[in-house]
Amino acid sequence: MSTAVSSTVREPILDRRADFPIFEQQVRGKSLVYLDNGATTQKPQQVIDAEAKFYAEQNANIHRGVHWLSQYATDLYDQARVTVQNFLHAARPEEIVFTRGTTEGINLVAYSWGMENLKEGDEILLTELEHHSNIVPWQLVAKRTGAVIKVAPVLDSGALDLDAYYQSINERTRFVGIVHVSNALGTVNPVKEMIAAAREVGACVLVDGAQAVAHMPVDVQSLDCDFYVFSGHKIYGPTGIGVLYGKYAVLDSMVPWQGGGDMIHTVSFEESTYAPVPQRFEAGTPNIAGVVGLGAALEYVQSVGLDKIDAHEQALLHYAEAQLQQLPGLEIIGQAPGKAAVVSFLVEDIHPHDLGTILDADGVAIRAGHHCAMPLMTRLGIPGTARASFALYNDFEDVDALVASLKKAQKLFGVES
Ligand code: 7TS
Repeated sequence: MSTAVSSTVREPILDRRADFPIFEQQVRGKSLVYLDNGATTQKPQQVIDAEAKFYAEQNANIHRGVHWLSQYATDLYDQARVTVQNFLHAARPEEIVFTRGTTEGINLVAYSWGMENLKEGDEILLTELEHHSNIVPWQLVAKRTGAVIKVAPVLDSGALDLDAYYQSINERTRFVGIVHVSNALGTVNPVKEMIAAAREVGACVLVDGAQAVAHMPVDVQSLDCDFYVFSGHKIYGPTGIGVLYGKYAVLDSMVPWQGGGDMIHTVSFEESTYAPVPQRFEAGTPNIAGVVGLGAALEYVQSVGLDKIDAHEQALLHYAEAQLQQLPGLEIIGQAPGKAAVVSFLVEDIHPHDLGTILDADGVAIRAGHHCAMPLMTRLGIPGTARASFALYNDFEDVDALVASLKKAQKLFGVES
């Protein structure tokens, strides 16, 4: 990610908090300090307005009606697809499939691509950094197809053991699933090089971009992955909407995974033929308002600028880590070079869940637990961590509030700082 920033500098690069109405309210009588952005981000007024406007003025079902409003809603839906295409720098809009989120995107690939293309003895290569949503679908596919799962390990720093990753790739490797940015530790994987290595043996590659797209520019053509998935709600967009990018030729070779309206060409009781991509994978009435809201979110992020967002979050990360390291008994888990703005930590003698509860009393929202990365926690020999994850609206006062609240927790537990 971006260049190192001095940990004592308190120069905010962005000042966009006022765009987010949720910060107008107090939580437990205190200003909301929201540091659970890895779980979901707050929404700017622009996104809220886009969804409200859709329901107030533009609502109709898409691709079906001959009437004006349906055409209008269809146009908005199609425009948002082009917004996503440009955001990911995909070659064509048909490469963008709307899903419910990252989880559904991975399941779509597992069921449609995996069930058809994997067979006994084939290898699925994952990493120890994966979120459960890029593990469990592949276990289900492995059980049904006889493929086997191989796992590239992490180093103690939280960085992926790249030598082991490269050594794990062989002519039996048919599918590689890699997280772009680890939600639990913030590790940023060098996905471009990792994809190139998988390509050499002809393996299909999916990148889980759930924690990446809100923090760094992504260019799927330059990455040369087959699939890239993300969730709208982690990039200031609505919940219940996400994106599966797939290379056109790969998507076009795939069978539907859900049947219903809008995904067919013809239907008879004997046989049905299917619509071209992406409609083939968008059965039923989709989350139209969510798609419109996602388009607004991506436009918002682009208007703020991903470079500025990255620099701002990195400044907060460095400031936070410098402050946290001064607390006695606090250990930062995951120190991979160039990591994203996520700090996972443990405080001696205080369970992460207790920390989360004590911080909540001060209006400080963090996440505590295994972060849906149980294999990673097992590898690190810990049950879980406390995690602060940053977004574009966080500021240095948020970090100060986190540190002050942690000191309070330590005092409560008899640890003096
Ligand atoms: N992949 C990664 C890397 C994630 O961080 C998450 C959610 C998902 C997949 C699943 O996304 P969904 O939108 O389909 O649920 N991660 C987290 C988290 O870190 N805390 O809560 C959810």
